[in-house]
This record gives sequence, structure tokens and C-alpha cells, in this order.
Amino acid sequence: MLLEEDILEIRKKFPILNEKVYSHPLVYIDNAATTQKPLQVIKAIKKYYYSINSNVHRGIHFLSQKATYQVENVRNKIQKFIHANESSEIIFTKGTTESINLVASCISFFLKKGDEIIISHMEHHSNIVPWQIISEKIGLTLKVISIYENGLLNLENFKSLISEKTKLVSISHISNVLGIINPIKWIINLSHKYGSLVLIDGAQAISNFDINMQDLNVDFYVFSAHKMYGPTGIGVLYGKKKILETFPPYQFGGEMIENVSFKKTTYSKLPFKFEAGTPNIEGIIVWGAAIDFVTEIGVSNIQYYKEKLVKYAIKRLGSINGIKLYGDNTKNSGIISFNLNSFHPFDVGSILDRLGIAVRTGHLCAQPLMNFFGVTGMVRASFSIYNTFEEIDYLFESILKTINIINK
Ligand code: C6P
Repeated sequence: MLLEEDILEIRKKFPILNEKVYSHPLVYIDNAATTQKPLQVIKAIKKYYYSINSNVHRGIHFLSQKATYQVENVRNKIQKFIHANESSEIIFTKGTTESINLVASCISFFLKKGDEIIISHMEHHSNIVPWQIISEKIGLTLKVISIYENGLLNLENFKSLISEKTKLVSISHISNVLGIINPIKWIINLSHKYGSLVLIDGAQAISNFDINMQDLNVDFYVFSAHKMYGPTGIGVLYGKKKILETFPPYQFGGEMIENVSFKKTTYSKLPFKFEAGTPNIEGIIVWGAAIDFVTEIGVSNIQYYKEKLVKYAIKRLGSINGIKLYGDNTKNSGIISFNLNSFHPFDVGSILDRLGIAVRTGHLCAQPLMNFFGVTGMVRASFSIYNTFEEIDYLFESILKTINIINK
């Protein structure tokens, strides 16, 4: 368990937190969009360009070997981090979005008209649009699990949607709007009973839980480095080897080939079959430093602390006259979305920004969920390991100030 002094020590590792915004100390609570980076990550970027930069998997020279070793070392680190069976099941992508697109593109070769895919009403656009596109192309039926008024998944509805026709169920582990943690293990088990594959969008969960591929027995799990204190532009598709091996390559070019001739080209084995072109070498290597950071603190410590923070935030913000907090807040992972009276979320976000508080406003890349709640946007506060209870008090006071300013 982390004590207050531990959090203060952790904060010291994030130089950006010393920034002033409009002469106020920065209160960064937009962590669901991207987390800030600790010193060891920032230093790893510098180290990469000082002593490692080189292309990978293709050079006989010292630097190329060094870069290749470090890239593969991070692949192994991620394998251990999520308890995957083999490092070849870890495919580097640009991020969660590309990982989902990869699966959508590859699985479309095996699907036929009338097959069904199930998603939920709370999904991020990245876990809606790729399935819509392939559904339109092939004539699949895209079914959507409904949610209750409190945002929780309607599991009875899921039971009524799933059948032998279902080929894939694709669900977020944690909602990026409501912070709700979905019962993914139950969903995976039921889906498998019907012979369906399952993809879990772990974008918001990756630094919260000990994610265990063996325990979950999930077919695909996708996530991005930048939501776990690592760099942007790099992420992972975890896929079970026996499934990935049946998939055709996603993109074509260097790295993913075994042998090229004008007559016929053969492809590399996993994971390289899905990694065409020069990868984001810097991103991968630097991600390694972020994983070390998370591991040193302990994912369960991070989650426990975030849950405490958000519980406090819900209590304080919930007492404000005219605030509407969305979603079930009995077990929240660290994300709360709200609206104030009938104020436009951009107005609220802009005033909070002037007070030094970084929140996200708008549709939060989840327009169907906004429609469900009958709004065009929300204000979202999302917490991380370096946030403090004092910052939540400041958010509370700043919201009161915002109401006064707009009401004037
Ligand atoms: N959500 C947010 O502010 P990328 O952009 O590919 O790293 O992740 C996409 C993505 C997919 N699924 C979920 C549940 C997500 O939260 C995100 C990213 C950010 O909510 C940026 S839009």
C-alpha cells in the first residue's frame, strides 16, 4: 500500500508536474487520454539517441545488434507483464487502435455474410468503427450489448445476443468514459462456449490490473504504451499463437517477409509477419523503461491508490449542487465524467483550464454512449498515481468557481 509520502516521491519523478498553467500549478487529470512520463522514461529517450539508435533485425553491426537486443528484450518484458505464453504472441503496433484494426482486417478473411460480431454500447470509437467497416463490406451483423441507466453492461442482453453465429465479441476492459470495469472473464467464458473469439480492449486497464493472459484465456488483448507512462505511437496486439498463425499478414513490405521473388513471396514467422517496415524502435525501447516504472510501484498499488482517489472525488464532486456524475460509481477504476447544470462541457473545460486543471471535454471518442445519456459531451477527470487528494479539493473548489463564473 502506498503512503502519502510515497506519492510525493512519485510526483518528483514527473518533471512536467512542476509546470505552471496560466500561473496556476498544473493539475493534470486527463490521464485516460494519456499519462505523463516519469524521469526514467524521459532519460531512456535521450539514452536511445545517444547510444542505441539504429535499425533492427537487419544489421550485422554493433549498434543494430544492440537495438535489436533491446527491442526483443522489451517484447519479452511485455510477455512477462501480461503473462503471455510466448513472446511471439506480442505484436508491436502503433497502439490500441491499430491493434484492433489489424484483427478486424485479418479476421475479415474468415467471415462470411450472416456471421455476427458483438460489441457494447460503451465502446470507444476504435472498438466500433473497424467492426462497422468489415460488417458493411462482408454483410455481417453487428450487435450491440445494451447498458443500464447506470452504465453497467446488461449481461442478460448479452446472453440473448450471443449464439453459434457469433464469431467475435469485442469489449473494453474499462470504459474510458465511466471508469466501469467490465466482467470480462465471464464474457470470455460465455463467448467461448458458443465458439466465438474474444478481443478485449485493454487501453484503460493495462496499468491498473495484473493482466494475465493465462487466467483470462482471451484470444486478443490490445493496449497502448502511452496510457501506462510510456511513449505515444506504440502499442501491442496480444494474440494466441494458434490464431495469429492462421491470419494472413496485415501490411506488406520489409521485415514481414521470409523470401521475395517476382514469382512468389513467403512470409516471416510470428511476430514479424505482422510488423511490416521499420518499427517504432525508440518507442519500444523507451516503453521498457515505463514497464519498469509500473512494475517497481506495482500494478495493484496503482489500482488501489487510484480507486481511493476516485472514491474521494466522487464524494466531493457528488455533493455539488447541479452536477451530474455519469455511471455506476460503486466500483470505479479512476475515471469520472460529469456535466454541470446545462453548461456546455467546453465552457466548463475552458474555465478549469484557466485555473490550471487539465480535463478532457467533448464526446470522449464515445458518441453512442453520449447519445445514450442524451448529451453531446461530458467533462472527464481521470486520475493517475501522481494525483493527490489536495488536487481533488482544488478541482472541487474550481468547479464551484466555474459555476459562479458561468452563472454571472
Ligand atoms: N482513449 C481517451 O481520451 P489509442 O489512441 O490507439 O492509443 O487508444 C484508443 C483507445 C481505445 N480504447 C479505449 C478504451 C481508449 O480509451 C482509447 C483511447 C483516449 O479516452 C484517447 S481518444
